[in-house]
Formats: sequence, C-alpha cells, structure tokens
Amino acid sequence: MAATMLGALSVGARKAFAQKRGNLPKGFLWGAATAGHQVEGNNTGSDIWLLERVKPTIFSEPSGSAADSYNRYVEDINIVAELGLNCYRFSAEWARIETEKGQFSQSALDHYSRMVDQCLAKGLAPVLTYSHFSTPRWFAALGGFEEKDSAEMFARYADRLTRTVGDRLALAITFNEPNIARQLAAMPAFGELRKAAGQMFASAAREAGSNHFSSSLFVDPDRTESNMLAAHRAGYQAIKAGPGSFLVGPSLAIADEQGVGDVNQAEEKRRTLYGAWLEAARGSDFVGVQTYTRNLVGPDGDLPIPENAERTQMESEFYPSAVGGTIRYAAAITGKPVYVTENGVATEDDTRRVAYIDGALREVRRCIDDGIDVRGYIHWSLLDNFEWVLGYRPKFGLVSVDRGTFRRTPKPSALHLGRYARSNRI
Ligand code: IFM
Repeated sequence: MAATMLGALSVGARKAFAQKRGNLPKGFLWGAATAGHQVEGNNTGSDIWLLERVKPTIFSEPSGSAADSYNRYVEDINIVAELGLNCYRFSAEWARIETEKGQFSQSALDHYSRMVDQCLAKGLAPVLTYSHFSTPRWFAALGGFEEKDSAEMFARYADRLTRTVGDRLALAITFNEPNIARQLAAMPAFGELRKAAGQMFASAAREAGSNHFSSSLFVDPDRTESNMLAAHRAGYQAIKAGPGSFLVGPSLAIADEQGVGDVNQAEEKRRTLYGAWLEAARGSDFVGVQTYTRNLVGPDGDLPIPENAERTQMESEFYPSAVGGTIRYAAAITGKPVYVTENGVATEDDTRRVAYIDGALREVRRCIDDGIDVRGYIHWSLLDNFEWVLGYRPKFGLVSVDRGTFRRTPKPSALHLGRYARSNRI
C-alpha cells in the first residue's frame, strides 16, 4: 500500500514519511489541509472574488488578503513539517492557472510546482486538490458546470497541472465536496438562501457581461451534477495519464446521518446527498471523507440538535465520533480505501479542538481495528481562514493567523495532533 501511495517520490522523501513505529499502517498520512481561495489572498480572477464584492452579496465580508499564503507558503509548509505531520493538503487555483479560456499562466504553474517541491524538501507528502469550490471568473461567466463542455475544460486544466506537478504528487483530489450543492439544497433555510444567491448571481452576471453566471456553490445541483460527474471522470483520466503514479479520487462532504426510530429517512437522505459521488468514488482509486458532525434523521427528515448538546461556531453539534460512521459508510458503499481528507471543528476554545481530535481519532482507530482500509487523517484546517460566506469568524485552524500582520501561531491542538503523528499511534 505505502509503495503505491509514495511510488512517485524520491527515496529520501519516502523515508521521511513512511513511519517505522506506531500501531498504524506504515505510510499512514497525517496532515493538515488548506484551500487556495481560503488562504492565498487576492484570488482576483475567481468567481468567488466577484461574488464577494457584488451588491447584493451573501458573503459577510470579502476574502481580501486571506492568510497571505500565496506569499507565505514556505512558512506554512514548514509549520506542517515542524509539527511532525507527514502530509500537506492544499489546492491549486484554476483561476490563477488558466487566466482566460485556453490561456495558461506559467508563473502560476511554477508557483504550485514550488509548493510541491517545498513539501518534498520537508519530507511531506503533497496532497493536491484540483478544484476546491472556486473556479475562474471566465468559466463561471460561461455558465460554469451548467455547461456541457465544462468537463472538457476542467480536464484540459487538470492535464496542464498534472504535466507540471504530477511527477511529484502523493495523492490527488479532483473535486473537493462536489456534493456540497446537494447538502445546501437539503437545508431548511435553503429557499431563502437561493433567493438571495439568485440576486447575487444576477449582479455578478451584469458585472461579468455574462447572460448566465454560475458558480459551483449555491446552484441547483440538478443543473450541475451530471456535468461535474463527467468533469470528475475526465479529470481523473487526465491526471492518471501522468506523469506520476498516485491515487486519485473525489472528496465528499458527508455527515453521519443517524436514523432515529424504526421508520426514518436516513437511508434515503444518504442516497440523495452522497449516492452519485460515492458511485464516482467507486470508479476512482479512493474515497475522501470530510466529516464535521452528525444529523439525527426521523420519519420526516432532520430532527433538531439535542437540546443540551454543545454547538460549534457553525451551529452544528459538537460530535467528533461522526467520522466513524462516515468512514464505515463510505468504505462499505465504495469498497475503496478511505482517506479522511477533512475533519475538524470551528471553535475559539482550542481545548475543544483537542477533545475533538481525540474523539475523532478514537473512531479512526476503531475503523482500522475492524479491518477498514483507512489510509490517512488530514485535519481541517492548518490555518484560521476565510470560511466562505461566513468570512473570518469561524476558527477551524490548528494555527492562528493575525489578521493584521499574518503572524502564524500554532495552537496547543496543533502540537497535540503532531504528537499523534510523530508516534503514528492512536
Ligand atoms: O472550510 C470548509 C472547506 O472549504 C470545505 N469543507 C468544510 C470546511 C469547513 O466548513
């Protein structure tokens, strides 16, 4: 297994992250994750940059300089290594790489290539996400994933990026949470959100001189899902064409849907929200599981969060064991190896993040003990960052970022996760 995951890397890099001790499989990935738009800053060519700025917008604030990671990536990668983790998950920004349809920026490609090199220099397995929600503004202005030829456009970008960095990657995610639109559509408040988002899109369309501006967030999933699935398949082929030889898969936003009572809608809900993308993972090399909480599902749908339950800054239930349920479910449906590509909690109280990590890792351990092929745990997030429509308020980071100076300060939870990683033991 480790040989497949690390195959394309130099002997030195392999040694660095193929742990010898511990009670976890050799080569188990211990990481922290970020996404370009959320940390890089000034992603001006992207759809989200425009959506943050138009009036009306549903974004509470613009991303601005974010964590300035486009300039500070060396420091970020060094922090990951110093913590004792052995992988870094980050995303490339399509908007920076393909600045206009068919026009590729060599300097942006070089930038992501340098990020990969920095990971390897520090003994970290580079885990690259090809698309993490944001797309180029020109792509959104053409109708985004509502357009039939979107799959072809995504594959061309995936091909370019792979030709630049593929020889040095350890793992690749085509799409981050492509089922997010389904999850949002299932929320009770979605009607209102869709109305507000509609006005925001209309305004963005005017600014972009487009007759149909579409972004992968807040759209009707029935209009985008089949094209995104096709884009995933075409992207998968483009990435597998090489160079490089590493596992490729999608990552899903997946909550632990717990049925309550003999008759409940949990199974139906799972099928609707996750079915199509779990099927896509079956046709890929692995499934990425991204879990934050559970939902209690009764005969008429979701039940309220239990009255005395602790809540996170996202107003979800603090429920670290959720990841056990989703690993089991994703593994059973896909039959593929599982990577936890995101898991974490939004809180100002870092002692709760420590407790969350302990609770989640206990479940990972149980899953492995039960024979499930879990190959990594990547925490969301390395840094406090731009949480999309909610702006900078929710704190998911293992490392805090001063909004004025960009100074990074690892929190106790970062050291805590690092201790697990160094021992490769849960
Ligand atoms: O910040 C997001 C990330 O971009 C995708 N997964 C969930 C995270 C927390 O909401």
